[in-house]
Amino acid sequence: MVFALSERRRMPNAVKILIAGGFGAGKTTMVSAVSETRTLRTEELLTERGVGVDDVSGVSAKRSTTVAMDFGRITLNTDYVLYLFGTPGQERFWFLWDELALGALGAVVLADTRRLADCFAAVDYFERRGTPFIVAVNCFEGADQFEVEEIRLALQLDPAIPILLCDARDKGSSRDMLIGLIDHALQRRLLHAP
Ligand SMILES: Nc1nc2c(ncn2[C@@H]2O[C@H](COP(=O)(O)OP(=O)(O)OP(=O)(O)O)[C@@H](O)[C@H]2O)c(=O)[nH]1
Ligand SMILES: [Mg+2]
Repeated sequence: MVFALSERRRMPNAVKILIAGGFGAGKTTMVSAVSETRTLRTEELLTERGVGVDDVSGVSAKRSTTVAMDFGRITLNTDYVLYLFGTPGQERFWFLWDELALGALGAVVLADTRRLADCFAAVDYFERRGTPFIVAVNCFEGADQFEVEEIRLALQLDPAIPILLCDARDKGSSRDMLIGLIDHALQRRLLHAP
């Protein structure tokens, strides 16, 4: 199809955001909660064959896992569209992260305080790449509540990295995490602008 130049100019800018974190932290849940379209998911059932490979301690009610990515979209206005990519949580699918991270504005790293160590790898990954990220603590019912500074200490996180509390099932709360990330990424750009 041939577009007139004026029509091509109206194509919105795509902004890519990653929703990352450990196994079962709520990545698929967050992408689904906040996306305006039905999320593209790549969920497979957790079966007996994963025993000893898939660590479901603390998330024993979990029945499926992301094997490639989740994909959602939010239209901000006629100029900007956010594309959300939920990463797979399990270590054996991490080889996909490099592709997913390419050209991303930044990442929301979801943390579950019952399994905080599970988000170390994502924090480490984005620190090494220099990708802006925030940590979003997904407050599961029944999980111990920690002060933000305790979480910062446990993750050995730079004071400049925001830590926010959220409920990944809630659209407003998930949207606040995206706004927090965009704010942080813009501030970093301003700080490092030549
Ligand atoms: N109570 C509670 N349950 C949640 C919350 N977020 C997610 N869940 C549930 O936790 C389970 C795991 O959520 P997922 O969204 O599949 O987690 P994930 O991070 O995508 O998992 P993987 O892709 O396997 O790494 C699901 O059964 C969700 O319904 C939350 O904030 N509170
Ligand atoms: Mg998932």
